[in-house]
Amino acid sequence: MASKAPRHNIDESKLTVTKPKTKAVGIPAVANALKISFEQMGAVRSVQTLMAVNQLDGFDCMGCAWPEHEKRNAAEFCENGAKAVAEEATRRRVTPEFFAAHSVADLKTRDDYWLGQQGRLTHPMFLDEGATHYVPIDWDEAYELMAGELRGLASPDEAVFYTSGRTSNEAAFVYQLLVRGIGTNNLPDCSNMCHESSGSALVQTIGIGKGSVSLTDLETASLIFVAGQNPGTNHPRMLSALEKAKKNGAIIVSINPLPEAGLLHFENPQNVSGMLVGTELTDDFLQIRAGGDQALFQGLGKYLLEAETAGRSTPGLDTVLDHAFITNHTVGVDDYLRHLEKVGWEDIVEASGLTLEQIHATGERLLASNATIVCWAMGLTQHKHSVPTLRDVVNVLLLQGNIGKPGAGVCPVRGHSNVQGDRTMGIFEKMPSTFHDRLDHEFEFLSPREHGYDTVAAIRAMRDGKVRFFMGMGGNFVRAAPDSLVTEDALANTALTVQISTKLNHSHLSTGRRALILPTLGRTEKDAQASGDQRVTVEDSMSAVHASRGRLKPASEHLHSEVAIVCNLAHKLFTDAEGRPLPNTPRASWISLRDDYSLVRKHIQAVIDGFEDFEERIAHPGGFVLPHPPRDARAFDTPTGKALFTGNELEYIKIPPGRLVLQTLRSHDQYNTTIYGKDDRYRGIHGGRRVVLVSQADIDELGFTDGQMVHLVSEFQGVERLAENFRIVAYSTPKGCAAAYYPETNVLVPLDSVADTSGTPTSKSVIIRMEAA
Ligand SMILES: Nc1nc2c(c(=O)[nH]1)N[C@H]1C(S)=C(S)[C@@H](COP(=O)(O)OP(=O)(O)OC[C@H]3O[C@@H](n4cnc5c(=O)[nH]c(N)nc54)[C@H](O)[C@@H]3O)O[C@H]1N2
Ligand SMILES: Nc1nc2c(c(=O)[nH]1)N[C@H]1C(S)=C(S)[C@@H](COP(=O)(O)OP(=O)(O)OC[C@H]3O[C@@H](n4cnc5c(=O)[nH]c(N)nc54)[C@H](O)[C@@H]3O)O[C@H]1N2
Ligand SMILES: [Mo]
Repeated sequence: MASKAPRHNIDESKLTVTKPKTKAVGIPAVANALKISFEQMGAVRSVQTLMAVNQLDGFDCMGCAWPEHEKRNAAEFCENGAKAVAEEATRRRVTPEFFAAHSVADLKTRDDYWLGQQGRLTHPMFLDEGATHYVPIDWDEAYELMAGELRGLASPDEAVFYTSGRTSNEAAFVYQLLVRGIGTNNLPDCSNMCHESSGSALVQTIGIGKGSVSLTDLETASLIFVAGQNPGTNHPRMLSALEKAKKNGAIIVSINPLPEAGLLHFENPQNVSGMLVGTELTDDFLQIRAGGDQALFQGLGKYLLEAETAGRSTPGLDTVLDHAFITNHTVGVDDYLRHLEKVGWEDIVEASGLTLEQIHATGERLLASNATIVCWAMGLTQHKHSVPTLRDVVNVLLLQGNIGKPGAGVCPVRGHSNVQGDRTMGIFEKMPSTFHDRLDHEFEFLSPREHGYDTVAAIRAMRDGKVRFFMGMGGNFVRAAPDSLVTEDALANTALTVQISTKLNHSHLSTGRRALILPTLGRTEKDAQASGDQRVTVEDSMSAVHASRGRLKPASEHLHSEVAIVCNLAHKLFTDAEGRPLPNTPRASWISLRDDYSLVRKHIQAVIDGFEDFEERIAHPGGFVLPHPPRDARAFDTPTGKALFTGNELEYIKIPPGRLVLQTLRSHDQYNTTIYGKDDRYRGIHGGRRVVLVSQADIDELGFTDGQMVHLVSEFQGVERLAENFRIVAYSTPKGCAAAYYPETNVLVPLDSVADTSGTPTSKSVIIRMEAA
C-alpha cells in the first residue's frame, strides 16, 4: 500500500483556506489571467497572442471545446483560456542542458506544477536503457528507432497509440491511418476517461454520440439544466451563453454536490464598457448526492407521468407528453413507463439526497417549459452507472419531445478543444465498419477490424506484458490515467515509450525501458511546411468545424509539427528505399501530406461524411457545422430508425459506514494534469492542493477536526490504495460526499473500477476512509 507519488519536493507550507466565493469572473479574474500571461510571455507577446485567441483568422483556444459566436468580441478569451495560452506561449525553455543538469530520478521527485513551470521542450531527447539522463537525439535517428521497434513486434497489437484531445483533425487523421496501416486499432484516447459514457448512451438512444444543440438553442431555451459541471472554471465562456439565455427568460437549474461559484452568480467583465454586470445565473440549486442524478431524472420522469395522468399539459401541447413525437420518432416508451411505475419515491429521495419537494418543484419547471436543454460534464460521466444515468436523462427529454426542436436537446459539454474532432477523424478503438470500408477504399489497403484497447484495457495489457511500444500523441498518460502506480509499472513493462509533447510532464519520467520525447508545435505557433504556412482544423462541442492558424515564432527551430512527425514515421515504415509503398500498407504519399495539409483534408473529405467542399468551407469565417440527424431532421441512426426509450434499474452509490465517496476534480488553476498555480480561488483554497473537502457533519461524526492532516485510503475489492497528507477542509457538500483534486488523487482510483458499457474510470466515486496523519 506504499505511495510512490512524487512528494519529496512538494511544499504545501503556504496552504491557507478562506471562505469560498459565491460569484465568478469579474476584475480579479482578468487581472489574474494577465499576471500569469505577463510572467510567462512578457507584456507585448501577451497582448499580441491574446488578441488572436478565437478570432476568425487566429487560432482556436486550446482551453476548452466551447464554441465561439460568429460575432466575436475583440478579446474572445476567458481567464482560463489566457492561462492555457500563456502555458504554451511561455518564453521558458527545457533544453538539452536542462536534461543534462537533471536526472530522471531527480525530475521524478518534482510535482506537476514544477515540471510545467520549466517551459517548452526544444529538442528531441532519448533515454537509453539503464541511463540516468535524457540526451539529445537527431530527428532521423528518432524515427529510425521507432520504426525499428515497430518492425520488430511479434504482432501489431503489441503497440498502443494514445491521443489527447488537442490534436488537430489533420494530425488525428494521419495518425489513425498510420496506426491502422501498422495493423492495429489500439487507439485509446482521453475521451475514454472523459465523455465516453455520453457517447455510449447517446449512440444507443439517439444514434449519434454528439450533442444536439447550437449556441442559439442554448440562448433561446426556456429551461436549462447544468448537471455535474463547473463552467465557472472549466468552460468560462459558457457562462456568457447562460447569461444570454437568462436575459431571454430561461430558467437555470444547477445540479451539483458543490455550490460552484460561477454557476450561482456571474459577473461579466466583457459585457459593457468596463462595467461589471452581475447575474444570478441559477434559479434552483439542487445539492445532489454523488451519483444521485439517475434517481433525480427517474423522479422527473415519474413526475411528468403523474402530471399526464392528472390531465395537465406542457406549453404548446394538450398533454404533458409529446405523443406525436413519441409515436413518430421513438420506440420503447411502454417499457420505460412500466419501469418508472416500479421505482419508489423513497428510493429516489434516498439515492438523490434531495427532498421530495425539490424534485417536484423541478418537475414543475419541466411542466412550464416548451424547450429544455440538459448540459453535463464529468459529474455525470465518471460513475459506475453513468451510462444508464445518461439514458435516463435522454428519456426525460424524449417524453416532452425535447430533441430536434429549437431551444431543446442534449448538451454534453466537451473538455479538450478538439476531442470531438479527433473522434470524428477515427481516433477510437472500435470505429464502425462503414468507416473502415471507406478508409480501405480511399487508401487501397485492408485496415484491421478487430477492436483495439481503450485506455483501461491498454493499461491492463501493458501490465500483463502484452505491449512493447507506447506512443502518446499529446497528453500526460501516466497522470491522467487511473491507479497511478499501476499505470506507472505498466508503462515500465514496455520496451519503448514515445511522447509527442509541448511541455515536460511525468509521462516523460515514467517510461518504458527506452524512451523518446518528441517536441512539437503548439496551436499558437506558425506551422511552416514546404508548401507554405499551414492551417489546421478543429471541431467544437457543437459540431462546428473551423480553421486554426498559429502566428507565433515556434518555441525552437527543432520542433516538428504533429502532422510531420506522423508522416515522417509513416514514410519510413511504409515505403521502400525508392519511396514506393510497401505491399498491404495505405497508398498515401506521406511526404506530400506532410508538406501540404490541404491534401490531408482531401482524404478526410473522401472518407468522412459531412466534409464536402472542406477546403472552401473553412475559408468561410467561422467554418461550417457537421450534420447531426436528430438535430437537423429528427432522424435517428439506430437499428429501428427511431430514438430509443430505455428502462434502467435504479443504481446509486451505497457508502459503507465510516467511509466517504470521493470525487476527484479540477481546481481553478489547472488544466487537467497541467497545474498553472496552487490556488483554487473560488473555493477559497490558496497556496496548496493537498486538501480534501468534507462536510462538517462527516468531520464531526468521523471524529476529525477541520484543518487536520489525514491520509486518504481507498478501498476496492479488498485492495487498499493510499494518498498521503491531505488537509481536511470543512465545505458545503452533502453528507458522505468528499472532494479532492485530480491528478494527486489518481493513485486512489482503482484500475478495475469503471463505468459499465463505457469503461470510463469512476473518478467521481471512489470509496475512501480517512486516517489521522
Ligand atoms: N480551466 C480548465 N478548463 C478545462 C479543464 C481544466 O482542467 N481546466 N479540463 C477540460 C476537460 S478535459 C474537461 S472533460 C472539462 C471538465 O469539466 P468539469 O466536468 O466541469 O470538471 P470537473 O472539475 O471534473 O468537475 C465536475 C463537476 O461535477 C460535479 N460533480 C461531481 N460528482 C457529481 C455527481 O455525482 N452529480 C452531479 N450532478 N455533479 C457532480 C463536481 O462537483 C464538479 O462541479 O473541462 C475542460 N476545461
Ligand atoms: N482522477 C481523475 N482523472 C482524470 C479526470 C478526472 O476528472 N479525475 N479527468 C479525465 C479527463 S476528462 C481527461 S480529458 C484526461 C486528460 O488527459 P490528457 O489529455 O492525457 O492530459 P492533459 O493534462 O490534458 O495533457 C497535458 C500535456 O499535453 C501536452 N500538450 C499540450 N498541448 C499540446 C499540443 O498542442 N500537442 C501535443 N502533442 N502535446 C500537447 C503537454 O506536454 C502537457 O503536459 O484526464 C482524465 N483523468
Ligand atoms: Mo476531458
